Amino acid sequence: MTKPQPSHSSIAPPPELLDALSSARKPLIIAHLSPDGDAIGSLTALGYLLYRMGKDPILACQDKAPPAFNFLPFYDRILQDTQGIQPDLVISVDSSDPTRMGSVYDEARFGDLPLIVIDHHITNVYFGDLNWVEPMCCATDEMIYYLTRALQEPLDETLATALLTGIVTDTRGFRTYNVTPAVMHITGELIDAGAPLSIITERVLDNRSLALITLWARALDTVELDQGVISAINTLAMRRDLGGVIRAEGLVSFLLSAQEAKIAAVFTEMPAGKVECSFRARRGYDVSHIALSLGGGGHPPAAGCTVEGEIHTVRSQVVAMLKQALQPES
Ligand SMILES: [Mn+2]
Repeated sequence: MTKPQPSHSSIAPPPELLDALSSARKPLIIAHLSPDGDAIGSLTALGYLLYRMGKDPILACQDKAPPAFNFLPFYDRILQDTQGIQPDLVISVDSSDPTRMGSVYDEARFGDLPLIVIDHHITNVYFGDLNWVEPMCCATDEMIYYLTRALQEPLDETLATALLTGIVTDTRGFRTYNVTPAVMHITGELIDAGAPLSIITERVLDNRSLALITLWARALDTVELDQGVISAINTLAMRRDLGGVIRAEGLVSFLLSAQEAKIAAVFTEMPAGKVECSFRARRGYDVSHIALSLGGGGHPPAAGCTVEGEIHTVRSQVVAMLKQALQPES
């Protein structure tokens, strides 16, 4: 039997955070590079919330938000370049360390401004002046929901849609261990407020280009199972003719669906001798500490890092490390 969970969460932002948001006029909100639905969902939800409160928020993300998210508020206003803007507060959402903010955080210009960190990664390094980190939350958007409540702001369809987008993304459609009764309760409220669950699910989870599926096909040709660790590689050559597709999005979760697999990894060859590593683990296994030891971060069941080296060498070295994580947590 699992421990009973309260149906309502007691999670709330620190009062200093509410004060800082209330007194800001032009907050800069930054989502992490290679943004996913929780990064863009929490960026746009918070941006919209602050706009509705009469602020003049600036939304930024180094990498272009995927067009799948173009139904979210202010999607067209997300900046990839923050030159010339003059915020009075910086808020980082869904980033576990400062490098994830990428080039839109200019230390020279913004370093003297207060930096607020809002994140749910257990590997968060507390890089803000004020850090609100909730590793029990399934998504940063779950935290933005609690923030909305703490500010006594109402939900509306636009806000609810952005909030639910992050929750659906990070739980892969309510399938992860951190989907508590509170998350389901919140989801009901968001649907009540007008968030279209089935449309969001389709946009976020069932929305792949043919080029991406072609990349999956090529990468699947490289699948290997080594004890309980299943892995595949995605090379620069494999995607040369695929019109800008880089990551084999979703492939690592698909690999973990193999009955024989406990841990899955996808290695993506990047320019300049870098390899992006993406890990997933079944319940009872933890890949976050390996990602952290390699300079990355994440959650026990989903984590990643970027390392330098030749892709085949990186694969064999990292798979050896992952095999050591096969000892289940006690
Ligand atoms: Mn997230």
